[in-house]
Amino acid sequence: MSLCQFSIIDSTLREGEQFVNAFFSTEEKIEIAGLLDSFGVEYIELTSPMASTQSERDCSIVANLGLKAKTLTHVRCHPDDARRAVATGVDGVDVVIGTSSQLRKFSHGKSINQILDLAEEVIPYLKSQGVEVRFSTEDTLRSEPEDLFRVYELVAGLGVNRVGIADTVGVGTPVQIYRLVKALHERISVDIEFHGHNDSGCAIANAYAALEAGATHIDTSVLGIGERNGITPLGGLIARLYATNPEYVLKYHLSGLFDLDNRVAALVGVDIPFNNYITGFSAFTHKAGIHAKAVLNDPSTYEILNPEDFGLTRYVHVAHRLTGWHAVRNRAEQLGLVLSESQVKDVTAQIKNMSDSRPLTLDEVDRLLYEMRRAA
Ligand code: HCA
Ligand code: CU
Repeated sequence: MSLCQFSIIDSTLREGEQFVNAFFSTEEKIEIAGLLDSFGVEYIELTSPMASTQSERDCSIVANLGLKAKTLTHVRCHPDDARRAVATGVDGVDVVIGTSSQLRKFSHGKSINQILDLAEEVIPYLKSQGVEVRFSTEDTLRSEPEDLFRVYELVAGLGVNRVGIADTVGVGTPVQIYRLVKALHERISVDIEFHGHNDSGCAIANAYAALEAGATHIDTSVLGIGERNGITPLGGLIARLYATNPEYVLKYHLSGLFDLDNRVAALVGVDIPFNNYITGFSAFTHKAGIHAKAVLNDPSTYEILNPEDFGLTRYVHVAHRLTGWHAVRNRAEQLGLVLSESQVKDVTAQIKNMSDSRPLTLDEVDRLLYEMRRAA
């Protein structure tokens, strides 16, 4: 059951570096790796040493930090890349090659037979070096199933630790991913990794479907940063799994998400989206009076995620015309004001009245409550 036993491969320092705004200095990479390690992701994937001289140095530096997380780097299926990857000292090498007709024609220009030949050269070498080996087919979703299975069966026979399914263009749906992982799971007995882009908004659902079908490893990045609009966000995957069963994610230091999201957002010059999973500013804010009343009685009425488990707090928004007297009473209590039910209802009516024509601030609500207390 992979939902109970899965690993996160966080690729903020590889896929995330492919986000348009991303530039991480060596110190920043070390800082991000440290935050990810404290959070408890099992793997950290790093940019290929072939990308640039500094990328190669940084890969070695992060690989040699002595983190709990295993380090990986990500290379094309080529002997030179494989040698440089091993030399960095990473624990594992993620090998990738495009198998769709689009990529075979317009990217590397190789046939499936040539891909198989390369795999037969690269994989035994990597295995001989004692590193973990993953082999992934880029653009899996637009590749021919027969081609995929030929490649996966060959690499499984060569002894890879994992095979990877990559929804490179974010075209897959949860049902498609589920079926593909299931079919693969039935054919080969090696671990299965899923890497999904979010172009059509399915990256979290697809990752979850992959796990349901037997995948063992999921690629994420902090805030989902990556090429175009990115991949499965770490926080979003955590939220999805927690919503099914909090025990699935108790192995992670959940309150580390806030710092991770905030730090990476600052480093790449973006705000955390208001509707972000867990760390978006309104993720635990309740507004309508009916919701507020129920949440104040028992938060599980309108919350599947308990903010306290993430080191965060819920907020009940009071200063608006949808408010209710239970929420207003709760605000009075927070201010240490003892008011009767009819006084609270009176203030509630005033709030509704005032906020019918313009937005109110919490300060104004507080003033009304203090005035009511004084008048009493
Ligand atoms: C890339 C492509 C990749 C690889 C994924 C993988 C993708 O940018 O190199 O190695 O599984 O989305 O296909 O990120
Ligand atoms: Cu990708």
